[in-house]
Amino acid sequence: MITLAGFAVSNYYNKVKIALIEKGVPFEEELNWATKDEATLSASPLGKVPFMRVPEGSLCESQVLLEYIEDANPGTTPLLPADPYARAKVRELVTFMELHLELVARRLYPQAFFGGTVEQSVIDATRKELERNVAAFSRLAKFSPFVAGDTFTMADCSAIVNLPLISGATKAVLGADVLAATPARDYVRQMGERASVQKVNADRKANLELRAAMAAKK
Ligand SMILES: N[C@@H](CCC(=O)N[C@@H](CS)C(=O)NCC(=O)O)C(=O)O
Repeated sequence: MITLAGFAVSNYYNKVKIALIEKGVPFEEELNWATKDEATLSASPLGKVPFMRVPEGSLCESQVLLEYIEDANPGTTPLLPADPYARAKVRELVTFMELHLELVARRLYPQAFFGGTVEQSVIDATRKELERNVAAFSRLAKFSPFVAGDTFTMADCSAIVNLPLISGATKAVLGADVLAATPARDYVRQMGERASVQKVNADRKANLELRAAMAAKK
């Protein structure tokens, strides 16, 4: 049995959870707030979530988890096409969204979501970089109706959790959604009809409430 560790507000945790649900692979969840205790660091050396406990040991980095889940569960719904080039195109899109969109937009999260402030020079540089990177993303993304084409893939597991965050953060800090000119909004709404996404969204809400209740007790 797979144990998925992390918390349900985390985009990368939810990326893996969507993949497990879509594939029908059984798993249990272990709540971990990205703590830096020895037990966490021994599974995820930076103390980041998600990480997974599998029969052979532990694994971290969400894309590695998705690849393991895919390799270890032949016969389940594939989240990669069969053709090597088509597989590479799906992975290209995942890398692109996470490295050039989400990681860049992440610089805005302290101000967008956590009541902090981000230096104006960082905001300006992030805006410029995101504008260029979104234009590039638009050349790769298909949204027809799935982000990599006509089939649900790993790229959707990433897009479903990352695109709304990028929109939300840029709307809050830059005053405009950098993805406004792309089909991202309609796509995310459409993906929200999937049972996997509804489950993850309900669990995210419950986890947010739990966090608020814990903060109120402090
Ligand atoms: N590249 C990592 C990113 C994971 C990540 O950034 N996780 C965040 C939560 S969304 C985290 O653990 N943050 C706490 C920290 O960095 O200490 C992955 O794909 O798993």
